[in-house]
Amino acid sequence: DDLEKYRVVFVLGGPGSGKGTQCTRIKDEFGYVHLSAGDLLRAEKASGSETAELINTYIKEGKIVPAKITVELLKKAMHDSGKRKFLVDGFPRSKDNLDCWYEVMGDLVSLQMVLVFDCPEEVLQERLLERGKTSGRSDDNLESIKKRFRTFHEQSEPVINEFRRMGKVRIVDSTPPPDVVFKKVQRLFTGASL
Ligand code: UP5
Ligand code: MG
Repeated sequence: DDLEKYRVVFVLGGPGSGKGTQCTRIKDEFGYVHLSAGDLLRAEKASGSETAELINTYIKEGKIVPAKITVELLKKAMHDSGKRKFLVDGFPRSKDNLDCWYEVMGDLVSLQMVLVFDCPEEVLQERLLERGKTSGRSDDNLESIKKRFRTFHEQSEPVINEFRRMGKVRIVDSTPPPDVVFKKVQRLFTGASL
């Protein structure tokens, strides 16, 4: 029965496209739990667990951490929350991520929609370099940013295209200021019986 399943919205888009910014707002207004796969990986790295060093290397290189690690972190966070409605931010970002997700979570989840933020790369680069002055993120430097863009094009865009074929994708232009972007996002969540 769909009502007992976890209800999930995947939130995707290039590095710096505003996934985190918008998810914070969606969460506050629509009662979702916000799970950023990147944040979960960074927390795992900080915990010094046995996968910490590996995660560290992948993130700095803009590469996608082996799917099993990310899916297990997401599954645990969903379970521990005790809630049912989730924004899964920044995942799945490869075909392999998606396969692993279906394998582990397939029967437990009902996918509501895939929200995709679209923004030109020059704008993204500008935002990330600006954020890099204070973020402390090991991947907010020009070299890592370029690698993140490449990974996005090569591995993440094909997944978005697959969701598009399934009719799940809603694209929002995230070039305008956050308030303007959120107005469009609100419309997708209001009345969409999510
Ligand atoms: N900003 C946001 N919206 C704006 C707007 N409308 N106008 C102007 N400025 C705006 O925003 C980025 C910056 O832009 C901020 O300074 C913000 O104020 C400003 P943010 O909301 O943080 O964008 P977001 O899309 O969340 O950017 P983020 O850098 O988090 O995206 P990434 O996808 O690159 O990072 P993530 O944390 O998801 O992943 C990092 C790495 O972890 C990956 O590269 C990968 O190595 C690894 N990873 C995996 O391996 N597997 C996963 O499943 C997930 C991550
Ligand atoms: Mg983010």
